[in-house]
Amino acid sequence: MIKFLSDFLWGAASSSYQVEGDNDLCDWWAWEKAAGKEQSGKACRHYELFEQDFDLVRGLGHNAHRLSIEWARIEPEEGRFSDKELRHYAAVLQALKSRGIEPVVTLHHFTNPLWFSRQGGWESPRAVAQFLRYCDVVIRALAGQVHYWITINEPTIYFSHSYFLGAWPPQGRSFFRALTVHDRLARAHIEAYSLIHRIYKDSGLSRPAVSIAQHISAVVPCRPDFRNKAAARLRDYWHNFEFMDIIARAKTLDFIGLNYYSRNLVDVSSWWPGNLLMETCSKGHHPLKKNSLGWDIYPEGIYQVLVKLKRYGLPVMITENGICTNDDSQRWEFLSAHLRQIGLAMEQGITVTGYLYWSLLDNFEWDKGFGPRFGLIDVDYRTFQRTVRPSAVKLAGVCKTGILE
Ligand code: IFM
Repeated sequence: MIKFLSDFLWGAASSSYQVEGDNDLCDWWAWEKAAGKEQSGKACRHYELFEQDFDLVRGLGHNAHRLSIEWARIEPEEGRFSDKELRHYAAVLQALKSRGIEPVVTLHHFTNPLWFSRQGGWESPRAVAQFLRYCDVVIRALAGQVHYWITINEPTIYFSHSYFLGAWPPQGRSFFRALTVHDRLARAHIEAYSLIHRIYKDSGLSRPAVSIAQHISAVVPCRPDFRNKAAARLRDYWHNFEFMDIIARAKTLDFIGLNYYSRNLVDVSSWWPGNLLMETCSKGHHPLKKNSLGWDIYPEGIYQVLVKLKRYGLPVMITENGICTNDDSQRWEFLSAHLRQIGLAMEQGITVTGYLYWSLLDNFEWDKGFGPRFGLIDVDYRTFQRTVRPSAVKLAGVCKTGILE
């Protein structure tokens, strides 16, 4: 049996673009069409249905919820800020608070306003200042309702997918472009951190807690030979900890937001840097069950990552952990196995303050479209009807009692 502390934050995470619908002023919206991808369209219509969704959240015993603010809604044209949309997000936060649910608010979750990307996006020398101007408006408007801020979601995934691997808009395939964006995102976080703290201090509000949500995989050598072990160390550093180290050195983390999903099984056939950084075992060694996108299910990895995060000496919030599957019993297996590993880490003295499952609703999984089903709640994309899954009910039992049998 595992007993979680009574002030543990229990909930689910989401992002605006993936659930709200009609985010037609974003770079992703234009790209889906231009690249012939499945379109996000109405998504889950959460923009209109948030009250109803939060009733479900409360019913499931959650006391926290992670959401993101859509920059393109707040600043539809450069320098023009929408009071209507600021009021919308204030109402969303109020809807959470009135149900006793603590918001965890992300300022940037992969999408950008179209005007921003047309000016060069994160490659533009003006990007950081433009992001900070948006943050300034949002923080001043919402500070009174928010304690936990996530400045940037998964910066490493964002710059690698969008500027190096060519998978996401603007489909860059250049190490140097990715490096520029990496630097801009690090600077954006560092400056946003100071800005948030300054605004809270000047407004006489109690100190907020600010972090990023960092995607960290368990990196495991397939064979214990020198090259695989060296590649695993290199990869663990570049994919997982390098960005964290920069912002931790700048003392701009109040806690660590951890997004954990899977294992990276390292098997490298040459010393070429591309292989060292990306090649994984293709021979089916050490097989594990997989989610519907083919990612290995590796619960012990969350324990391994939490142990590594000890070096920062900061509390950790699990800001994402989840599975896409069409078999809901697999979701509960996944959830309970990961919670057990988190319990084990807590027994070793690692402070974990909360667990936010990805995701509350089935939603738009970026370039993979609506196929992958991550939700605690099933969404019928034709009628927008929500159905709470059995795994969500089981998790609710843990949220309400703090006990995992
Ligand atoms: O859906 C994404 C989310 O936007 C960021 N973290 C990983 C999730 C699953 O791929």
